[in-house]
Amino acid sequence: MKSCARTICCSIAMLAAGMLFSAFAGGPYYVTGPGAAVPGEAYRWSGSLLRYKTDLGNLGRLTNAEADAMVSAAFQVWEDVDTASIGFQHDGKLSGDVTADNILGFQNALGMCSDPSQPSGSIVYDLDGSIIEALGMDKNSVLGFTGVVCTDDRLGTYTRGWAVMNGRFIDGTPDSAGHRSVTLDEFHGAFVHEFGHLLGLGHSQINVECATECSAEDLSGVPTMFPFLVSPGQATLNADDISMVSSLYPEASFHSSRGRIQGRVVFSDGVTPAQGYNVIARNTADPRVIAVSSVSGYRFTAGAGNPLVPFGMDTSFFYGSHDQNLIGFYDLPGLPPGTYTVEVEAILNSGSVPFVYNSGVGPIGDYLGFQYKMPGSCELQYLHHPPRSTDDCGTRTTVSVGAGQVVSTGTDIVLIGTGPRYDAWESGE
Ligand SMILES: [Ca+2]
Ligand SMILES: [Ca+2]
Ligand SMILES: [Zn+2]
Repeated sequence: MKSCARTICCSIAMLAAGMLFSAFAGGPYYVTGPGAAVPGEAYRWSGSLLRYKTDLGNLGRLTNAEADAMVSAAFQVWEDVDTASIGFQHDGKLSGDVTADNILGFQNALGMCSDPSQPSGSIVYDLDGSIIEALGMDKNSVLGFTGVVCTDDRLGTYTRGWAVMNGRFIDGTPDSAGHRSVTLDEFHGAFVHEFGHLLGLGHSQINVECATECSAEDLSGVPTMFPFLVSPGQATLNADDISMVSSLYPEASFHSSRGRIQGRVVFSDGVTPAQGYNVIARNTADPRVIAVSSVSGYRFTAGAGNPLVPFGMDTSFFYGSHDQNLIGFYDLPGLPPGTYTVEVEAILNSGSVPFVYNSGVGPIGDYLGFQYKMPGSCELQYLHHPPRSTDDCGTRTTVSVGAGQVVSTGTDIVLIGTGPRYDAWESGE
């Protein structure tokens, strides 16, 4: 991010499966690099109040006042999380109506991070998609985007950000291939998702089957920060969203009222850490809905300093710790007290829209544009402690966590069938 504009294009394309949100990350949106005071920490806003200004002009068929009300309702969804301490303050209007004619000047002004007259948060209303188009994006598939503009990279804090919402999707035109439209409820859900990114949340993979087709129960367990909009239920937060926002902005009650499971994903030798796999804790009383996820190695870099990335992909990235103890590390905070299974799976890397780049989950997909396949004999397997040679993909341990309890021993997930010491990325070894 350095100090000037780095815009994350959040496109929403209409798919057979639903709409695609697009952003960057998994777990947190960004984690700090090696130059930070604490490397590998999630970026967040400092303090517990985010002040923002909203644009003038209409948003599709919404009046300006109606657009403001939708913004405020979407922020309220996050503010209502009682284990998080983040609030939002509407500081009035931007100085003029942002349009396609002045968007580049507006963007340049926003990118002057030393100019304190710019608001911390700016919400831009694109009346008819012409702003999106002027920025070089497709107005018929990009519903909006979120960008972090200014940061303090030593402290790992955001100091300025913005979101642009595309009113063309709600201009009243019936939905067709040539003119995509969504309902106002869906548009609200998109705001909630985008504001999740603005707060520092990345994408999450829970009930991944729902990217194509899944049961109604599984659908109700899809989090707001899933890379696709597949359900109107995503306008309300699930355990995973609540865990993530509470971790970034914890209320005093958060860690004392919730449980936490931490461990590593390792290859069959029980030692070699595995980065880039999706770990999900599921409550045994309601496994498809009460679930929290974490990508192994989410705090570790995907670039230079990473001994496991394939040859030729060791680009120097600004983000992520170089502490090799974090390569396989996963962290599942915010668990309602209860009994859980812990499972591991690959992140979606097939179909028309794999979870990479703008729809990425975790550091590998975000930065390298692919996802590792499961390296052993299971597509999905569980934590089983202690692991035995007779374990199959369904063998599992249940872990009980109480309020305020952190379980971090006996929690390494040993991947089954990868060979005694597996190095996936160096052939012939
Ligand atoms: Ca405007
Ligand atoms: Ca929901
Ligand atoms: Zn997104």
